Amino acid sequence: MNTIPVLCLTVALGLGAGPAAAQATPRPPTAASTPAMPLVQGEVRKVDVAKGLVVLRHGDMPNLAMPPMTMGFDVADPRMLDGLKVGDKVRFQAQVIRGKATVTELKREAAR
Ligand SMILES: [Cu+2]
Repeated sequence: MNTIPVLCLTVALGLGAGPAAAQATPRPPTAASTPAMPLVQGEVRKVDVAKGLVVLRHGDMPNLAMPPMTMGFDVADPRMLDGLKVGDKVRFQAQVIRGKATVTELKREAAR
C-alpha cells in the first residue's frame, strides 16, 4: 500500500503541468474486489474533456488510503464529464486502474 500516497502526491504536484496525471506507478487492482463502496464527497476544480480528466477536491477515501486532498483523476467513461462544471459538488468513487486513479462512478449533487 505504499504506492498510493506517492501517486496522490505526484498527481497533486502535477496539476499545473498538464498531462503529468497520466504518469503513475502500476499496481494490482485490489480495490476492485470490494463491492458497494460508499461514494466520496468531492468538488470539481477542473474539467478536461479532451483528456478525460477531472480534478476533484475529495474527502477521505479509505479504499485508496487517501486523506482529503485535491488531485486529478481519469474517468472511466468520458460521459461522466458531460455538463460538469468547476465548483460542482459531486459524490464519486475511484479506483486505481492500470496505475491511474480513475473515477468509476460519479454523481452530481442536486443544486438547492
Ligand atoms: Cu487523492
